[in-house]
Amino acid sequence: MDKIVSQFLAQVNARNQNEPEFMQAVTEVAETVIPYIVQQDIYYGQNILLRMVEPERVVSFRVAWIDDNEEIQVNRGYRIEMNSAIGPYKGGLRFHPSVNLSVLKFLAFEQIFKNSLTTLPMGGGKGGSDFNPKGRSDTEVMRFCQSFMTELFRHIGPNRDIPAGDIGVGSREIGYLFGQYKRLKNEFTGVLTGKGVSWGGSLIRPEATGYGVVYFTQQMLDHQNDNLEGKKIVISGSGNVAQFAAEKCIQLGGKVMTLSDSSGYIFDPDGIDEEKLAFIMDLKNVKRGRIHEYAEHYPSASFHSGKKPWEVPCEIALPCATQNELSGKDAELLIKNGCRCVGEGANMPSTPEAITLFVKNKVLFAPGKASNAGGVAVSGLEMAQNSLRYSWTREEVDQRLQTIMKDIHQSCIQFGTEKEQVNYVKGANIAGFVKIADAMLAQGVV
Ligand code: NDP
Ligand code: 2IT
Repeated sequence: MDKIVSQFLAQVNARNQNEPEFMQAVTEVAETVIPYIVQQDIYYGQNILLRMVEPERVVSFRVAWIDDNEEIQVNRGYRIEMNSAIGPYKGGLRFHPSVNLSVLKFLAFEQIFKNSLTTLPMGGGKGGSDFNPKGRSDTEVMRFCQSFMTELFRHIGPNRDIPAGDIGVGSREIGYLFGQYKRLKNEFTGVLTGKGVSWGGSLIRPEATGYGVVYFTQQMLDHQNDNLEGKKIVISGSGNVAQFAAEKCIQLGGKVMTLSDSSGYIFDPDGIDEEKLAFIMDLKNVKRGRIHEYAEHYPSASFHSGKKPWEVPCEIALPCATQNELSGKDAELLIKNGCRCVGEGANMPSTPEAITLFVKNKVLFAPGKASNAGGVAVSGLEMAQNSLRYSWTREEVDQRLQTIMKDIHQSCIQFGTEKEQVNYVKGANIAGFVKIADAMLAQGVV
């Protein structure tokens, strides 16, 4: 078995050199899915995984724009259209200086499995740019978004490819992107998700990823006859996902001890309550400030510059910032300090070494493609509402989100149970794979 997996990975690596993040994501899937494929006559010999690692289409383009000093800036834009077997390409846009082909291909690859797990008809895609919105004025961000969309618009559409937000792309950016698309196409369609509620957005979409992570974590705990009540929770990041993960943890009686950004983390031994979280939301979403300002405002809290929150003792850890933010060493420390449950809000935040340690030490570990699927799931619900030209209430969307997260948890149990233990990595990968593989087989060799 190891030989089949390593031969497969060598073949993929030969074609995708210098793409470490993409190979990391493919390796995790190959190690769990290939042993399953070889036992299934319908899949074996069809090279389905080899087809899935090859994007259906990759678009890369120049984004030139003029900054506030009237200097011409040049960035690179991308859209990876990874797989459309079960629906139109769907996935976010990331604006961050670290964006490159490897990062976006790993995200697009993960997205195929995640979208399949949601039970909704969405294929996988991802895009973005190495543009850094940090420190840029609103008008600079608008000019960049307009230039980016002036090329992207010809590749996307409500039945073709539907982008959304990710790191560095929130409601402000989605607004500017949507405005430019509408201007170019002279059409008002649901081509992007994460729109404002008054112009086609869905209630609960901003909350969905963070809430979904906590609903999934709740499911894992419930399966062990446990719950979130009174648990010490460590969260990384302080953006969209982290904020609403924190909000839901607080609502369910958990004690949120930390949040972070790329400069460091804040630790509040009294716990972050709803009022303190409102301060953070205003600081981050309106003032676009830095997390250390929290510690300056609340004397009970401390700021730990250049550090990650994994050194704070906790029972539950929710990494909600970025890929590979939780190393093997961090995992060792978390386990030593009593952490029993990890729910990934970010995409691929735990390194392979960290995952191995979690699984070996029987820590409940939810991979992002299962636990952070709530965001894209509510994007799917936004698409459904756009098609109906109707909108559902908050309660209705939240109820559907909860049902979807419960169903994903059930799929992980169905495909990931081994010796009465649930391996959520294996469960998510196989459950996601099966639906796409069946569709690809039915649609012939394409
Ligand atoms: P935001 O841009 O809103 O927030 C990102 C947060 O992560 C910020 O606090 C940011 O700090 C921090 N961060 C980003 N890059 C780094 C880095 N290289 N090192 C340390 N910290 C970093 O993004 P989201 O909250 O939307 O996304 C967070 C994660 O969740 C990503 O992995 C994303 O792919 C994933 N995700 C997002 C979904 C969504 O619906 N938005 C859905 C599913 C997954 P700073 O401001 O200092 O950069
Ligand atoms: O990683 C993700 O799932 C997202 N950034 C959300 C994608 C979406 O289309 O809502």
